[in-house]
Amino acid sequence: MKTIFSDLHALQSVDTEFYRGRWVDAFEIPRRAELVLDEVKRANLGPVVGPDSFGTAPLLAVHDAAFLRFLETAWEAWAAEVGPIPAYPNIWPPRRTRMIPTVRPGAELGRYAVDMSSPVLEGTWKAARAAADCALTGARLIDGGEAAAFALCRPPGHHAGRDYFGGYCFLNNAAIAAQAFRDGGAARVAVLDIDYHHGNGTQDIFYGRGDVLTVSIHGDPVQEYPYYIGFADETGEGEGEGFNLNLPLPWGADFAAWSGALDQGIDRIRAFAPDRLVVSLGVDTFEEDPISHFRLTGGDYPQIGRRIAALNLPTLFVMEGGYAIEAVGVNAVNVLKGFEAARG
Ligand code: SP5
Ligand code: ZN
Repeated sequence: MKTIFSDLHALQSVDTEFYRGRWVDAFEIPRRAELVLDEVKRANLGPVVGPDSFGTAPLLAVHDAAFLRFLETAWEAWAAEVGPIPAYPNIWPPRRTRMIPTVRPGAELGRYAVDMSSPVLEGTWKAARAAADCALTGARLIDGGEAAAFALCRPPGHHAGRDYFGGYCFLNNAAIAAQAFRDGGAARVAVLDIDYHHGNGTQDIFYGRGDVLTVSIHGDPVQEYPYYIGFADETGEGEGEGFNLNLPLPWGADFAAWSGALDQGIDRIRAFAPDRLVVSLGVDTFEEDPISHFRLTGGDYPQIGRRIAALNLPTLFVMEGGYAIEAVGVNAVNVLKGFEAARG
């Protein structure tokens, strides 16, 4: 399968992130994507191509217009007033405010940021847009007849919602691709999120819709980021009722437990009978991941790919998390190789 990759990802780069009152070494670093790309090449997965440019229309189909305008202009406003340093919020809206837009840089950031994991930098908008373009290019390849594609997106996307960013994510690459499939004529699209963390942004974006099924297997939000969302009783609302499936698992879950959840997710997707599948591919489920608490081993990843292949759907893989730097490339590419081996 083809891999879609842009060097512009490297514009999103920080050395430290704020965690429990301290600045710690950043986990979501450019080297992650470079190592995945190296492994794609080493394993001969297929050609690596750059993204096409899609402009803002497909972003607007998923994200709020004011939020996009904010992401595009936040650095300029911040740097002019504060200086050329990473832009972090210093106030968040109290509950039940009217959310009147403010142009004061620190305040505006708090309007749109849900955490302090990922600051806005000079190149954030370019990097995030390039990642979305990678996902959209993958969707275009599949609409053009390819059986599968790998959008090697960075920054990741599944924590970004219609009008918020966080969890290292700015634009929801998987959701943007899923919506592009819909707009390209697919009647039903499924998103299977196998990142260790709940795909809260993706769930939120499609929560009221029955045309996009969202399934996520993740660390139980009782214990794990994003804490406030991702529980099993969140099943969708209105026309979306029954079209969101959360499969939370406790810290320490091994492949036996995890693959039981995968079976449930795959059964639900099969019953939905979608025209396209988007896989939010995080490999932070790995036992050695430094920020996660599942116990998948390296040998489990090809099997995941084989099981997804059994759905026999045109499939777009979109890179999300995975922070065990030595293993992120091998584990991600092993999912894809398992998928290809099963498809033959
Ligand atoms: C895309 C994705 O995987 N985003 C994950 C966001 C997780 N944010 C919480 C990070 C907490 C870092 N904890 C460091 C603990 C070191 N002992
Ligand atoms: Zn994750």
